[in-house]
Amino acid sequence: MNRLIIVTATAAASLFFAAGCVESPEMTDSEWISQLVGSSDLSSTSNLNGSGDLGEDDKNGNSAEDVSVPEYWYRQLLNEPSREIILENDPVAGVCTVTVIHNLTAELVIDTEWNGVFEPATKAFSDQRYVRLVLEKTGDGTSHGGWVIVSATPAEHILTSGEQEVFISSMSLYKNGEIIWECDDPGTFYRIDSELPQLLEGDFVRIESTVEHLNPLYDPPFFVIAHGPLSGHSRHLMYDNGLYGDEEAEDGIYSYEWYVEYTGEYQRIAVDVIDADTFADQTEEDYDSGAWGIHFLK
Ligand SMILES: [Ca+2]
Ligand SMILES: [Ca+2]
Ligand SMILES: [Ca+2]
Ligand SMILES: [Ca+2]
Repeated sequence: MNRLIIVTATAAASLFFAAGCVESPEMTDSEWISQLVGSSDLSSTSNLNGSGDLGEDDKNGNSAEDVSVPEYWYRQLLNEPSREIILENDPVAGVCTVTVIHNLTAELVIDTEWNGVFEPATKAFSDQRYVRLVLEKTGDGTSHGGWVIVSATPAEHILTSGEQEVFISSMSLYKNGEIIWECDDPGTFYRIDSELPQLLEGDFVRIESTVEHLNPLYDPPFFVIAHGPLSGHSRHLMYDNGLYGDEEAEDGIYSYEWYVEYTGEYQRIAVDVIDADTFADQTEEDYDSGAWGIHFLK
């Protein structure tokens, strides 16, 4: 599925491509669409580079020979060229599907020695963030030439440096025990007005995720991390240990449960998986991670 999206986007790029339009009274539908998409929160980058929990305790109590989370780690964005906005069909029909691609160059700052001293190394990486949107021309709007964004997929991060072996397989959100949003395919479109999750400060929410590792080397084989309006930090480890909101230990469903905070700063909730091989040392150039994020309403 991931590969299919890339191929589709690349093929479409040769047919229609528009970016960075200047407003004028004679803008075409393609230009209006690019302007609307370019200014929308729905196509802005995820905040995976946020630092969040540094030196997070390993609540799984792993023994010394297992991989644990580093003493310090965070990602920082080094370069983000302007996004590519690819129209997948001629907007003359009044409906247009758009792929938005961010090419991100970043580094993982990592200190694997639990000694209270910050002596990190870096692992460089690049990835692409994909989101697809459907727009419709309503005919009654005066802004953006009458175009509105009616649905969106989750955003997916795909590693472009090195081989990606870890993938998110599903993501679900529960509020007060009731499921409010779920996804098992990042190509799924959700209506903006009725199918995106809504999170308000104080809501009691659980995020669940399953992941896949194509070539596990360590125990645990990967770490699953929640990002968004969490408790205290914008980034927390998720667990499959039957504790901290995880309903059943070792059933492959990783969970994080919390009371929503800071919705003013973040309007995207994401899960990402990091290969334990990446966290096992601070010397190898072996960054490996995948992520999904979804915009939420408030
Ligand atoms: Ca250290
Ligand atoms: Ca579980
Ligand atoms: Ca390694
Ligand atoms: Ca790997």
